[in-house]
Amino acid sequence: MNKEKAISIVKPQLTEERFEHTLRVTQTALELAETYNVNKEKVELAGILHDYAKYRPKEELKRSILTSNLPKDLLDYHHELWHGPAGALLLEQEHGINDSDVQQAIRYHTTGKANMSMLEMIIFIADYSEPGRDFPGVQEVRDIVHHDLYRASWLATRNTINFLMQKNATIYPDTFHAYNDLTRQLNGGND
Ligand code: DGI
Ligand code: FE
Ligand code: FE
Repeated sequence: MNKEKAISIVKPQLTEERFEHTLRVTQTALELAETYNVNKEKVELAGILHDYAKYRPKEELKRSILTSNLPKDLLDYHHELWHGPAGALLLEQEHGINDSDVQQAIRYHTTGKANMSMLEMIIFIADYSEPGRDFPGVQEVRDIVHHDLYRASWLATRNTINFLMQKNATIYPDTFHAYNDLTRQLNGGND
């Protein structure tokens, strides 16, 4: 699917503000794809489509999780975590997007996971660090992301976990799996 078609699919699903975020994520991700030599068509498609289901009613997201083979424990966690996994599924059902690399990048864009592919990591970190974001620590991530994608992703997972813990929020296991995996990779395999 080309860029124009992907944009025409996602635009009606989003607010103007979220659409602008989507374009910044895509641009940020494409710059990383250039640096790290990752397939630009896939990066572009995943960037454009990553928040496809962001504004679907909670009940609809819940239904797609219940009627698919997505993990049911998602429903025990904050509904913000549902739009990635459900979005990947809905994009296949509604628009035939069946590239599994693109699907996975969309599915895990909020939490990350252990053993992320380069494509998954690029979408994850582009969503976190696009120029419209204002999280504490985000500038440090931007400063290193073109030199050290693993450390940038590790910082993002660490900052998100710290943020969620300060709010006394529950944290989905994949968020910890991403953090643990990146910590090990940075430590050369030690705990
Ligand atoms: O959809 P976006 O707003 O562009 O960004 P996103 O998909 O990364 O969603 C961000 C929200 O998800 C943000 O409020 C932090 C939250 N989040 C990420 N991991 C977890 C989480 N929230 C909970 N409760 N648990 C998590 O593990
Ligand atoms: Fe999102
Ligand atoms: Fe996003």
